[in-house]
Amino acid sequence: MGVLPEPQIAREWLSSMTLIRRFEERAAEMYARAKIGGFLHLSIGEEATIVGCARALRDTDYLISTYRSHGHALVRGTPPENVMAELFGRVDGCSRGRGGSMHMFDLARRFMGGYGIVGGNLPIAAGIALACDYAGNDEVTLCTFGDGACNQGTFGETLNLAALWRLPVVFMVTNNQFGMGTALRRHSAVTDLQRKGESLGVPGTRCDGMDVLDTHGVVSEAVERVREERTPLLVEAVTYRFRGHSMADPERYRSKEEVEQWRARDPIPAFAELLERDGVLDEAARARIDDEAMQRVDAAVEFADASPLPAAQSLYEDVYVLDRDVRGSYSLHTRELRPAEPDADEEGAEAEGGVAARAEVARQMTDALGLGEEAS
Ligand SMILES: Cc1ncc(C[n+]2csc(CCOP(=O)(O)OP(=O)(O)O)c2C)c(N)n1
Ligand SMILES: [Mg+2]
Repeated sequence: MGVLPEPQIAREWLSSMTLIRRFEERAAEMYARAKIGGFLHLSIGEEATIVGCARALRDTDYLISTYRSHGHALVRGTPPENVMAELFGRVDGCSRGRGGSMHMFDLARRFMGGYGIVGGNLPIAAGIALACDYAGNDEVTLCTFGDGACNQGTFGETLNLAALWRLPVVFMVTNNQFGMGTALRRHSAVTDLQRKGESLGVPGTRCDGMDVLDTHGVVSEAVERVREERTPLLVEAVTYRFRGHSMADPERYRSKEEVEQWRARDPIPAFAELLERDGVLDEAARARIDDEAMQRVDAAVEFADASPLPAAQSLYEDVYVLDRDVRGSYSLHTRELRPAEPDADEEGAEAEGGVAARAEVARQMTDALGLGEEAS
């Protein structure tokens, strides 16, 4: 159990957790009303893990997360308006409407995303830490990922390298008991996840991810040790997501009773009640925190709704490969574009076929978007 901070700080933690909860509840509503497209992964139930770990960081430290990252952006200080606009795919989104739910990003606040590839953020975290090492500063990178991600090759590869090169990363596995619909004991041979880095040279520890104080206490200790000793650590936060994996999850893999048991440990009322018992908060102040969160979410929706969609032409901005070099897209008739089977000996013919196919892809894309000459 961590130590209760100054009243003002404790209230801020409660406000942040409440904002994340209210924001995501509204996001679910907006998804149902088709204001949000693509995927939407909510972290309702995991707010103590998010706030507890983020508040263990300095503003100059880096946080990198997964596709379940609305809360991470919010806790880092990205305005709810820009997070909601991102969900709506609008120009004022924190990734300019390009990323959507899974790709939140805010460089100014050192929130480094937002990644759809399970385990894809671990090597990036190592890269950020390596850059800090080169720069000779004492910044720490906190990399959060799911229990499912521990089974990815990137987990072993990154932890090994981070230990070998003494990179200042705190790896934090958010153990919410499931990788999509697969329970921890069915997807991981080792279920004591804090131990999963041991053989790779990364010692681990565990916190109660339903308790913001404990999470903050354990992660703060890890962050400061990493800052001092310049060698990585692993923290396992034990938590639970109250909602499905994404909005399209019939939840047949767990019982209602199990969800109810975890809901009884809801981290937000648990912390609010602790603060009330400690005299840090009274009922009226608690209600005010909730009202404020609701108002901020209302304003975020209004802002996102008023923000324009990106112009079709802007599709060609910020991409590395343009026009004739475009190699293909899911939405095009790629089967028709495949060049005739090249003769294995005729490299020239193969190259020619490839160029023609790519040019055709570019032509189809410009046609489909009605961009005409502009983009060709
Ligand atoms: C490399 C890769 N493989 C598979 C998927 C499909 N997928 C999306 S989420 C997910 C489960 C990940 O579970 P976990 O790491 O525990 O994160 P959680 O969703 O619980 O936050 C999988 C397998 C993916 N996105 N990337
Ligand atoms: Mg999980």
